[in-house]
Amino acid sequence: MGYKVAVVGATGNVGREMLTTLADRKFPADEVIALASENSTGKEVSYGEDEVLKVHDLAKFDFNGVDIVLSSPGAKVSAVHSPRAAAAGAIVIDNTSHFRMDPDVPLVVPEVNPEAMIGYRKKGIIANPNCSTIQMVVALKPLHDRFTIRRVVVSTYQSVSGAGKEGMDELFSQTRAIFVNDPVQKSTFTKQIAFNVIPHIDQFMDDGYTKEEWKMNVETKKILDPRIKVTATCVRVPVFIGHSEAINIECEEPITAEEARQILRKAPGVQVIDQRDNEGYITPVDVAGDDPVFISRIREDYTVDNGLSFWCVSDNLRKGAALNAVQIAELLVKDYLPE
Ligand code: 11C
Repeated sequence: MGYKVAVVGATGNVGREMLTTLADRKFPADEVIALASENSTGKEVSYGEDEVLKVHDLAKFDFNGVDIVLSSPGAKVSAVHSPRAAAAGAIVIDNTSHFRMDPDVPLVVPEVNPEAMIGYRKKGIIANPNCSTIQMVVALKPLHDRFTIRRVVVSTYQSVSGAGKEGMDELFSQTRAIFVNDPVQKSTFTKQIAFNVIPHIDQFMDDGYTKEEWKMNVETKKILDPRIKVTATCVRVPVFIGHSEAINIECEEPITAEEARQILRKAPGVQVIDQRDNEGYITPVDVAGDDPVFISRIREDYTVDNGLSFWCVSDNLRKGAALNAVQIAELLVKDYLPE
């Protein structure tokens, strides 16, 4: 027997990637339903190589009989429709920021805290973390288990696809405008993104951090360990797909680059590419469409006790969003849902 699965936000960057990932990984679905806002009703989206799904209106859709919902519209839309789907009996895997810090909603990265899944029984919702948090905690988990991380300093280099298709279109059109000497138009980003970097993702908070930086802090604590201190600087860069992160950790136990490399090589979801050589490291262009979290440039930090620095890159639409959500659905099916 297969499951009835709905994908909410099916026309967006992440929704499309969810459909691709479900098909690629042969998720046991009898039926897949694509849902989006009224404006997208009737549009078509691909499901796997051969199937095309018609998009239905989310607002009018009755979730009765749906087993699993993968939801990636805006946070405000999720706030209304994810509880509605859960009330109808579906289990919702929600990719927005809306439910992540709710104590009655588990925030799950399957390689890191699969045991938290059980918490879905309270509200019928499981939250998928922010993309920049997911790739970082996949890398931190095996190091934390061995060396006990106390503090993380992370600077991100986040691709424009994190801001949706509009963000990708803006990078493309600004780049073109600069080449043909047209005026540069801004709408999604606060400053020109083509040939620039912007230290501002999501809104500013009262303490001067941005909400993206705050998410990396509080989500890491919820997923991995509330005792870990995290300070983040999140930066948008003119890259289409793939978030990169320069991560520095301070641990309780002495750590060497070689032992960290050996541990990371065996860690689930991680691929180490670390040669001290031209091209012996990963860049975002190399990983678009790939599943792992890639780690390069592993080296000891001599300026603090038990410190290590490394470079971490992953496809933000796959492991950072759609793949993580589908892995949660796979775990649900394997451990929690009756056949
Ligand atoms: C970005 N990380 O790159 C964001 C996108 O909380 O789910 C995902 C925002 C979120 O802009």
